[in-house]
Amino acid sequence: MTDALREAYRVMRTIRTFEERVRDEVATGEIPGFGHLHAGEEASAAGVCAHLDDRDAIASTHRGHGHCIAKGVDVKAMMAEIYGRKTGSCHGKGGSRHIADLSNGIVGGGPPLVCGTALAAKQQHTGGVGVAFFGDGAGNQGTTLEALNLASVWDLPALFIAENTGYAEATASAWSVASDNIADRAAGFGVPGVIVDGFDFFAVHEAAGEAIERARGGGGPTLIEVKFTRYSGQRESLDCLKWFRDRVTDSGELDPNVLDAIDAEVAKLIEEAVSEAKAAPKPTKDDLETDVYVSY
Ligand SMILES: Cc1ncc(C[n+]2csc(CCOP(=O)(O)OP(=O)(O)O)c2C)c(N)n1
Repeated sequence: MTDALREAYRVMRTIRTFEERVRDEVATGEIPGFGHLHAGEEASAAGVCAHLDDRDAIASTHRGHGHCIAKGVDVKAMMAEIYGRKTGSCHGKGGSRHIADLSNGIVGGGPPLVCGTALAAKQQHTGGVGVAFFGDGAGNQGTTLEALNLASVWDLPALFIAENTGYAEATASAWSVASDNIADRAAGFGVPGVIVDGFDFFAVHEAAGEAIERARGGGGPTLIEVKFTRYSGQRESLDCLKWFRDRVTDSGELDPNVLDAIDAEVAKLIEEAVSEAKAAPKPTKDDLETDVYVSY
């Protein structure tokens, strides 16, 4: 259990440090394109992905760094990708928004993809699940609602994780979402809908664990709505990392020194990731036509 707690903290700390560094590096103008941040939502990525293994696939969003780190994508390759380098996880051709295989920049693009991976897992009896993370804005997309319907009709081993920050980028949900809770929409598809506190790693972990166990056992899909406010300097009391640290040190489950050591290791890793990314070569003209089609 202690190992699992240490690992959960390491994942959340890595996401936070990685993203704070990406934010700073974007400001220097050295990184091409956007860098949409997931900071503040770490408990969602870490709480869900802690249950996943190589059988499972996730689809993320334009805000995908956190989900990729939690699923185990190499941090140095991700940083190199954000820098557009050949050593990046997509050979420098994807950048921040398209950092991993199933990550994508189309709002609402992930849920249908996950129906595909979940259907494959079901047909091939791998025991795998497909997990789609999406924002409250994407919860209004037809693709998301169609995917929920399909997952229910086909009884797919799929999870739909609605990360509700109250805003679709700058558009308030109160103004654009026609229900108080995205989880309530699950009832319309005959799927269980659960709401959890996004600042609480343990709440996310428990809800995701139940849903994943049900999905692996043939019990079909679940929609989990993770509610939070995106992290910023003014809302430090609502920080899932601080919340986690207080809880595990107050209970005596982990020593503060252990957590400080993880902070230092992660800081070193991110520093190396940035300097290695900056030193790595960029794709050349010869790379232009490679990776366009997948060869089977
Ligand atoms: C199909 C599509 N429509 C519009 C956009 C432009 N866009 C990028 S992010 C965004 C808001 C998405 O809101 P939400 O799903 O809540 O994610 P958040 O960025 O708030 O985490 C929009 C409309 C897009 N990328 N894809």
